[in-house]
Amino acid sequence: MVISRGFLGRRRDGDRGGRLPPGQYDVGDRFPVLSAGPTPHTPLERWDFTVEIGRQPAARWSWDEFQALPHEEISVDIHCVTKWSKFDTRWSGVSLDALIEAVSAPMAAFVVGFSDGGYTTNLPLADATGGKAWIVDRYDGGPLDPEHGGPARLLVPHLYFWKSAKWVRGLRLLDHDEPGFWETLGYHNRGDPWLEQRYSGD
Ligand SMILES: Nc1nc2c(c(=O)[nH]1)N[C@H]1C(S)=C(S)[C@@H](COP(=O)(O)O)O[C@H]1N2
Ligand SMILES: [Mo]
Repeated sequence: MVISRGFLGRRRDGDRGGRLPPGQYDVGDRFPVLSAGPTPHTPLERWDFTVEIGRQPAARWSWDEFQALPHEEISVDIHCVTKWSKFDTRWSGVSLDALIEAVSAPMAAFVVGFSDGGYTTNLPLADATGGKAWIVDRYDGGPLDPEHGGPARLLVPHLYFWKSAKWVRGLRLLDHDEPGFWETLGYHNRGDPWLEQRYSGD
């Protein structure tokens, strides 16, 4: 029996037409939970979202005010540095473009997302804006599960999923880069899954 390489290549359709970055596998319907600490449970009446310039609060939304902001539906593949990927995840949230436009910060070149529990992650402004990042408060048609970052999390699907900070409470706009939680523990500063930027030095 002759099996052509092309046939095997297609059968091995794990990469779903080129959607699986190098070294990743498809988890299918599973949605793993990866948390470096306990799940915080901030009541919605005490939840707020702040955009800071440096460390100065410049804009703030209560939960109800945040709900009233224009939301976008997002359907994207996500890629964790521990090598699982999940295709076609569906979210709803507010773009970082809209949140950052609410303040005037011409000096801003970097963004840090900060969360309940102390987690942080850093992004160049170019990775945070241009329709590439959102604060999402809904997943698959329902409220975001606390284990997956509810009430709200950052979603930056074009970078490894550690950049998608769960339980996010705000964005800090900076004129300089400030590596976050995993970025100071040896993970790559940017984390592009297509370039396999897993660890610092990759
Ligand atoms: N606040 C916070 N956000 C976090 C994490 C965390 O430990 N704390 N883990 C990150 C990592 S490494 C991944 S892969 C994803 C996991 O999200 P999930 O648990 O919804 O799959 O969240 C990211 N955001
Ligand atoms: Mo991760």
